[in-house]
Order: sequence, then structure tokens, then C-alpha cells
Amino acid sequence: MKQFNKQATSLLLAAGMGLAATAAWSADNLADVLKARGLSQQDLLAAAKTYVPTGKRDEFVAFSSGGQSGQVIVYGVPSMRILKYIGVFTPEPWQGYGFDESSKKVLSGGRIDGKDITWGDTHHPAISETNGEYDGQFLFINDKANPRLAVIDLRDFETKQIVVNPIFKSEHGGAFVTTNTEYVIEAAQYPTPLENKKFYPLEEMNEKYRGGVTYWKFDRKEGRIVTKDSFSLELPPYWQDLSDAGKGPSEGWSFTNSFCSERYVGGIEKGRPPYEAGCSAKDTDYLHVINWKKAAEVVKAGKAKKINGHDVIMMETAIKEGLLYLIPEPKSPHGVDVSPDGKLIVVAGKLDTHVSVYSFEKIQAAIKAGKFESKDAYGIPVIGMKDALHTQVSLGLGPLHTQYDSKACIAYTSLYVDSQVAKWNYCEGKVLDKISVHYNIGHLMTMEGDSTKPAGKYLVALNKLSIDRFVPVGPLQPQSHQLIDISGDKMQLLYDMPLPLGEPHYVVAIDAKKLKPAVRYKVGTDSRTDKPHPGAVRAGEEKTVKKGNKVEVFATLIRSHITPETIEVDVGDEVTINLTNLERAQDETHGFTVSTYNVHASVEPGKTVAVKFKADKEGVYPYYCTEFCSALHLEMMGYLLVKPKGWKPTKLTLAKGNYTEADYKATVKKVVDTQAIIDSVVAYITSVNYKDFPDVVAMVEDAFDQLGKTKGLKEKHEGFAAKKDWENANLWAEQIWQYQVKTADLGLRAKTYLEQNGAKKVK
Ligand code: RUQ
Ligand code: CUA
Repeated sequence: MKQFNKQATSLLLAAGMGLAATAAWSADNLADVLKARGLSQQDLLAAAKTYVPTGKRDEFVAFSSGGQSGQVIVYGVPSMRILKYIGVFTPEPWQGYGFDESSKKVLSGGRIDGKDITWGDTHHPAISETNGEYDGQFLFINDKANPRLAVIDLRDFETKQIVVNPIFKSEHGGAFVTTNTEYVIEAAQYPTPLENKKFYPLEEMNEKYRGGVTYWKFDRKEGRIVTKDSFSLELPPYWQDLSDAGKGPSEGWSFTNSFCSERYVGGIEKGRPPYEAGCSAKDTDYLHVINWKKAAEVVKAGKAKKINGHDVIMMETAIKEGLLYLIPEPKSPHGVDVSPDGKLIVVAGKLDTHVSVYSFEKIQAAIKAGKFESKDAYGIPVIGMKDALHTQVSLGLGPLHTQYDSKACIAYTSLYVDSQVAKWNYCEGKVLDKISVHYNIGHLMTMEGDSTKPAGKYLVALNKLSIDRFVPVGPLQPQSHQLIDISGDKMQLLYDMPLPLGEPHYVVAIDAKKLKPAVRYKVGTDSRTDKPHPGAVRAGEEKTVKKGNKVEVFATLIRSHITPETIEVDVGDEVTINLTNLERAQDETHGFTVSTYNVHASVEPGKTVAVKFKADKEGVYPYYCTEFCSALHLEMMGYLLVKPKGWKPTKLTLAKGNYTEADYKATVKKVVDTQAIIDSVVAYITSVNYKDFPDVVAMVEDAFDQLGKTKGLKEKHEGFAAKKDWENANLWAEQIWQYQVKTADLGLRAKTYLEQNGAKKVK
């Protein structure tokens, strides 16, 4: 035990956890904890590498697809702490996504054939790039089930746009961006007729069914996809799978692999061998090699065909213009990943133990020399595998996806069947290390690992099965993301993270310093359009306007009241409530709902958003703020009165509080006492270097802003007191105290922060 203590201590010191700094935790205590919890030294080291102490932040931020949840999951690396879920294809109540008018408009962009589709199968997120490096501005993600693509702005982590693919019925090979995010690439999965709602029998698979790849034009300034400038390439009815954009020497080209180039049609119920047999019969499938830069020019020259109003370059044109080539790839491949320098393209075999590394230089040489081994059934030139291969490496069973390290020539490939990650050198074609993961890994991800400048350090294994790793929670089990340290020669497993929100397919992670999200909106902003909201008002401009049976309320929210506090409508009225959050303070979000009307809004500082409903049932419906925003949050409410037809008021006076002069005097005394506390806190704050702490400066500004709202209220309560109206005198004095409470709350928070962060006395 002694020996163990010593080792544990030296390990701790080696891990940089100086014990002197935390005198309260003795080495004996640590050893006791290890013993009591049955932890090994290896565990301790892993903990030290992943633990992010309270108040500290992660080095990387990961954006994970949320699979069947239709959302995006944001978490920190190395702590693996979940930071946010972003509603994308699916309504998300916390953010009011799908429950307020602006977000409903975004979701309606994803309607297909006039129908709402309120679920999605998100697969591959992609961060926008500048010169092939992640720039942290936008995130794109696809929906495999209903071929759609979404744009998320990383200034506020909100979904801004959903576009529907006009020619596919499913898609898998998206989202992947070109070097400067000129285009977002999306490839089909299951071949179907490209014309909308066209029926052809399966017997016409070869003639009438098609695959394809779409290049969505992205306008970075507007932060939106421009559908009219987007185009597609018609491809054979092979099952296009994943894509990647070229970079460096291969910039301007893109690569999409495929499987089921057998074009097999199953029918197990009719006694035919199923798809899984027929689609994996051949030893090779095809990698599609596409010159997208030239393709864009071909579209500009008017050589595309309009299908469903969308520009499609037909195969015939693509062949004639030299836009499209095929290369055999073994066998039922999955994953195509361009190396950081853009010179090599790695394709994994899925049913073959090899990964194949293709050389872009060799591909180009073959194209230039017109050296093709054959043509496929559609006349597309096929480059010989040996003429394009750089090397092939046998890694293990079920290789799927590849990511790159910051160290040259080092790659990591997931091995689904082996439940392992292989580390290998793709320049020399050597396996370097393997580590087991739990279990059945799909994608894997290194930090910025598909950009031109991978950051190395960590790898996350996205395992499809978790089996026995976590406390059981029923037959449907969480997914398992495992964090692996890749900084040394040997990979080291650090942490198991259950992900309980759909099956994530792919994750991308960016250096947290590159993200510059806002903390508030310019007052009156519609966050979904980034433009001024027509329903925005400032303090004092709140109003209710009734025109016929349409009632429009222009309301504001600020701690701790909603203005107005009563909304009166007649049954059957169509009600729109515009809400502006007047707060400037960080994290002072207010929520808004009306009982039983199925509306909800999340109104962050500065945001304006509207909820709309038909007041189709008479009665009394409280509305309230749904975020615990201050000590008086529960009082932040009002009543929606839905009056029956022909209703006439009978009694017009509200119940009184019977306040006396003594009550009024007591309230005034409370105000004076509280002011003394505020003054003492202010004296402390201004006695130290608080201006060196931006967070405190913001809190102080917010505190004075709250206190400023008491202006004129003293005269008001004294005026009522002079008239011996003790009710109004008392309540307006009480309102001063409400603002003082918020001021004091902020002041005390600032004081604690300063004390804990080593503020120094100033003269
Ligand atoms: S996929 S497990 Cu849907 Cu990206 Cu490969
Ligand atoms: Cu605003 Cu609670």
C-alpha cells in the first residue's frame, strides 16, 4: 500500500497536478479514493487527461450528427461534456424551434411535396472552410432519409436554412465542403428516377433509375445556400455513398465512392436473393472522380438540363466535357478521405481488409494520356486501378473511415468488424498500432482531421454498439463515443461517453478558439433571418392592436415582467404576440408560453420572436416566462383573457390589498436598507481592479441598468403617499425594491467572482 501511495503521488505530479496547490487534498486521501473506487493508475492518468476543472473550458468543440433525432449535438473535447443540442430538421421545444413563427419558417423550407417532415436522419456535419482550414463560421448537415441539407450559423448556433434536394429521394454523401466553401457537396444513396413523382418499375433500374451528386452553391456573405446557382451531375444507378472535396493540387475535383455497382434488385419475398447478397457480389465498385470546377462552367454555358427546375448535367454531357471518370475500388467500399495535402485519396474496403490509397497525380496522368481500361455500361471512362493506386494496405476486417493526424503521413482508420482503430502510415503503407474500441466502430474523428491542417491530439471513436459499457437503460441503448489520446506512439483509451440522442454518424471538431459566438443580438433581431424583426418594440412602445379578428401584441420582456400583463381577445381571434427581450446582460434569456396553446419561444437577449395561434377556446390562460431568470421569475407572467361572444363587463374594479400607512413606511425602510447593502457592494467593487475583468464589467453595467429603472419611482410613490393612497404608494415603493433586488443579486455575483479570481486593491 505504501508503495502504491508513492506511485500514485508521483503519477499525479507527473500529470502536472501539483499537490501543494490543493493542500486540502492529501496524497493519502487520493490513494483512499483510488482504493475505494477501484481505480488503477492508468485510470488516474486518463482522468487527468480528460478532466476539465470547474470553471475551465475545453480545448476543442465537437459537432456531432444526432442521427434519427434530426439534431446536432455539441460537446467539448477532452471533457466530453455536452454543451448543446441544436434543433435542425426536428422541432426542439427548448429553443422554441418549431413553436415560434420564425423557426417554423425555417422548418417549412424542409417541406417536401407540400408536407411537413418533422424528423430527419442527420449524418455528416461539415464546418465551413477557408483555404481548406476550418473557419468556424458555419456548419452544414444532411438528412439521409428525406434528402435535405441544413445551414447552421455558428454565430448563434441556430439553424438558418433547410433546402430540399430536387432530384434525389435519399442522400448519404453529404455534407462535404469545397476548399473555400464555394459549394456544399451532397451525393445520393438509393437510386431512383430523378424526375419527381415519376413511376418506373424496378425492371427499369438500369435505364430509368439514377444516382447523382449535387453541388449546393453557398453565399458566405448571406450565410445561405443559393438554390438557383446550385447544380447536380447525373450518375449511374450505383449507390453513391460518401464524398470528399479535393484540396491543394486536387482542388476543383471531388470524389464520391459507391457500392452496389451491380445495380442489383432484390426481392426476398419473391424468392430472390436479398440486396445484401446481390449488392456485394462483385469484387470491385467505382470511385467517381469529378471535376466540379469545370462542371460549374458547363452549367454556366447552358449545357445542363432542367429537371424539376434544377440544373442537371446529364452523363452524356459529363463524359463529352471530360467531367467524370471512374476508378475500380474494392469491395463495397465505405468512406473516401482526401489527405491533408490533397495528393492522396484513401478508400476503405468494408468487405475487403485493404484500404486503397489512390494518387491524384496518377489519376491526372491517366486522364491526360487518355489511358482508360474500359468504359462502364453508361460510357463513362474507367481508369485502371493499378494506374491510379499509390499503395494498398491490409488493416483488418471491415475498414470504413479514415482521418488524419497533425503528423505527416499518419492516418487512423476505423475497423468495424474488428472493433478496432488502426493507426498507419499511408505514405509508406505500414500499420503502426491498433487499439480496441467498444464496439463496432463506424466513423472516427480526429481534431480538425479532415481539413488541410489536422490538429492531432485526440481521436473520437463513434461506436455503433455500446452493449455492456453503461448502466442498462432498457433495450434501446445509448451510443458510445470513446475518446482516445493520439499524442504518443501508442493510442490510449481515455473515456467512454454515452450519447443518448439518436445514432450519430459523423462528428467534426474545431479548435474552440476559432469559434466566436455572440452573447446577445442587436435589439429587435429576428435570429432566423438575421434582419430587424417587424414586431420589435422598445421599452414604452408596447401595445396591442386589434384589426377585425386579428390581434397583434407588441410585447417586451425584462426582469421580471412581461409588458403587457393582460391580453384581452375575443374567442376566435387570431393572436400574434411579438416578444422582444430588452436585456443586454449575458445569459438573461426569457422564455414565453401561453397555457394549452402549444406555443413556446426562447427569447435570448436582444432577440425578437413571435408566437401565433387562434384563440379558439374561451377562458383564462396564464402566460409566463419559462426560464428561471431572476428571483422574481415566477412572478413574470400575465393573463390571456379569451372572452366569449357578446361578453359585457359587470364589475370593473380589481380587488385591493388594503395597505396602510404603516405598510408603506415599512416598504420605504426596506428600500433604504437595501440601498445601503448595494452601496457597500459598490464600494467593494470599485475598491478593486474590477475593470480588468470583462465579465464583471458586464455585470456591473447590468446592475446599474437595473437600478436606473427606479428613476422617477420615488417621486411617484411619494406623490401617492401625499394623497394618502397607501395602495399605490406602497406598491410603487415595492417596485423600487424589486429592481434593487436584481441590482444586489448582480452586485453580489460580481463581488464573489472578484474574490474568487484574485482581484487586487486599487488606491
Ligand atoms: S456512414 S459508418 Cu452514414 Cu458516414 Cu459510415
Ligand atoms: Cu424571465 Cu423568467
